[in-house]
Amino acid sequence: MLKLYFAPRSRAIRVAWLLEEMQLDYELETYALGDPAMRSPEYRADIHPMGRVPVLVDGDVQIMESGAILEYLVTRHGDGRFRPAVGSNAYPAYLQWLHYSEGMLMPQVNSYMVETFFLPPERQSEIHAKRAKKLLGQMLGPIDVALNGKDYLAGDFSAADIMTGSAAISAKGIGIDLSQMPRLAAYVDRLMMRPAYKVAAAL
Ligand SMILES: N[C@@H](CCC(=O)N[C@@H](CS)C(=O)NCC(=O)O)C(=O)O
Repeated sequence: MLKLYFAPRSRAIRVAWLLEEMQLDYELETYALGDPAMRSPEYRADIHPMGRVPVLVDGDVQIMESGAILEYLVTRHGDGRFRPAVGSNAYPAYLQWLHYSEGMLMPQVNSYMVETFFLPPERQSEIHAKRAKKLLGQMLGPIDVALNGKDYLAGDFSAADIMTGSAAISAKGIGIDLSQMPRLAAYVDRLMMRPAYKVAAAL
């Protein structure tokens, strides 16, 4: 049975979302974000060296990094679903959007969260928070453009939609105005309507 180290309101939702889409059986070990147990020497030694989630265990395999876990799952358990064929035109777009999430969007989400929530108020910087939010808004623009005439970023719904889509959902959650990006706004709504997303987001 697959095991997912999970925390609500974290990137671990991406993995649970894909597992639900794939209808695979899995068990959760759930932590709260900030739980000291995730910072313990045992957790760092055995589960994640930085004390984070998600981590997936599949028999002898243990793997961290949400994007890598999604790619692992679709490649090893996907039976050709949730990832375009390697020789197809959609494949490069799939890789691009699979990585755009952690590469471009999440650093801004992280900075914004650090400057508005994680740091004690006296160390927070309004300037840094505003810059992160502005950059994040700009970095969402290419997704709106890519969605012209499409429901999903790389052919059928894929793991790339979970990665970049979940970052866009987070961006909406922190108050980015999507009204000037109507295709992205509709995409976010479309993703949030998926039954598998609803299950994962409520875990
Ligand atoms: N790039 C990593 C990021 C992992 C990460 O930073 N996870 C956060 C939650 S989204 C975490 O576990 N934080 C633990 C904590 O702050 O207590 C991934 O995509 O999996």
